[in-house]
Amino acid sequence: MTSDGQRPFPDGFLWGTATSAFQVEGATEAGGRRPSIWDTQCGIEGRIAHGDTGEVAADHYHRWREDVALMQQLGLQGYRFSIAWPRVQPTGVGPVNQPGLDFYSRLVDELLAAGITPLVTLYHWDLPQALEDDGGWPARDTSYRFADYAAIVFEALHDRVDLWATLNEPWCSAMLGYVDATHAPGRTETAAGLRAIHHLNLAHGLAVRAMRNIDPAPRQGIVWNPVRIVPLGQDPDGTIAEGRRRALGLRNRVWMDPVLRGRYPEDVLRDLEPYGGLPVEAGDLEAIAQPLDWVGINYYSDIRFQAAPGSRTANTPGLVGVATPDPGPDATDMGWPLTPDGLRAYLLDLRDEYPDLPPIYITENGAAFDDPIIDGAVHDKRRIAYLEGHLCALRAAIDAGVDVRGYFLWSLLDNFEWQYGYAMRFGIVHVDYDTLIRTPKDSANWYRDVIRRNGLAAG
Ligand code: IFM
Repeated sequence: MTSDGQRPFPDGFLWGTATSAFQVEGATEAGGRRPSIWDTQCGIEGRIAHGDTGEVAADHYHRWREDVALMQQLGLQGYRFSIAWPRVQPTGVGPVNQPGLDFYSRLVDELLAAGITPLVTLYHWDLPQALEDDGGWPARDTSYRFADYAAIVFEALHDRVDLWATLNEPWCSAMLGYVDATHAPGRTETAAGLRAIHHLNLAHGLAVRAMRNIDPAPRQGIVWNPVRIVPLGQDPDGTIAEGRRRALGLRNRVWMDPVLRGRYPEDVLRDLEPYGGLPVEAGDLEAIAQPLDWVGINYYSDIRFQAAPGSRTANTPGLVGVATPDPGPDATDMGWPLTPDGLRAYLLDLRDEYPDLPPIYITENGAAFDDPIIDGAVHDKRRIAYLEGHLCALRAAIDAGVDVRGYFLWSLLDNFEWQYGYAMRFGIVHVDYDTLIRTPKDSANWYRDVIRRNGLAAG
């Protein structure tokens, strides 16, 4: 506690924002870039709300200098962005496409000149379409292609970038992409989704190994989106408890256990066996379990489970008899309930489950609320309340001893929210999609003050 009653975050805590390539860059045909699975998805009628595409997005590919200047004005200390694989290696194999790599090299230089620490995510869902045509993540070869791509990017940027994440939210890539088809490539093949799980884990391990062979100094990590599931109501026959075990197995443990413990959980392997199982080969688990320097946790809200006889959950094989209740009006535009203290509770659970966990960064947290521009301002009170609640919870987790080193707010800019297109606005900076003019919302100014005082205001 300082003399004015404030409770600062730890010294050196890194305050930033996050984006991803396909969501903000646009310019999908510039500089030799070739299509990714998301370009293809956008071209299929009915897959994206309002027929939106990534062709322009927030036009960050052309406005990156302006965006870095904006970040500097907001006092941001860190910026998490992703590299578009199809810019760097347009078909996912073969030699580097230099203009694509140069774009990111210039961005890194500009960030460093502005005093902003870059955190590079190598894969935020934009698989080159050519690799999907060869089988995508269900094909083992994709893991090796990813390691080659990671080495190319790392070779170019490791002298200036210290924080690296291999994958963003691999659960989404596997289960939403190959099982329930809400994400690209839009397949509904459960067995393929399970193969994708293992190949994403393998890709991560092979990439970390390849990068460390080039230079062991930069800090290697991965970004997961685990959930905390809160059971609601009576559970006389244990359906909710069993559903929760199954869901946590597929959402959290099948990703974390192989990376952090070098093995898949036995109960999860048993759950998945009837659907085709995981294609683990000799030596894979050793490759996956590379020691990490940090892990990234994306947290938006808890999930609630209540009994719902007869219901099936599309993206989780075997998850039957439970459903998530309607959150009512107390939710973000995504329909996600407001559960800020869940962040504290989840981080404590995580620490208990994996006591040897490396330091954590919160790599995403934020809320979609659509507030209008009025006289050049956006009064996004609900976003500020959301962020304040979550930062309070984060502070409590740190007080309880959880080692969290930084926080990246999702997102810097309003952007392309996947199947929802531009309908969901997560930015602390408003983007006018006709003029591409950026307008910092009230939350941006609020966040600038949080960063300046290294914490929330007293009271
Ligand atoms: O926009 C996404 C991001 O790409 C991955 N994490 C969740 C965000 C909000 O849905």
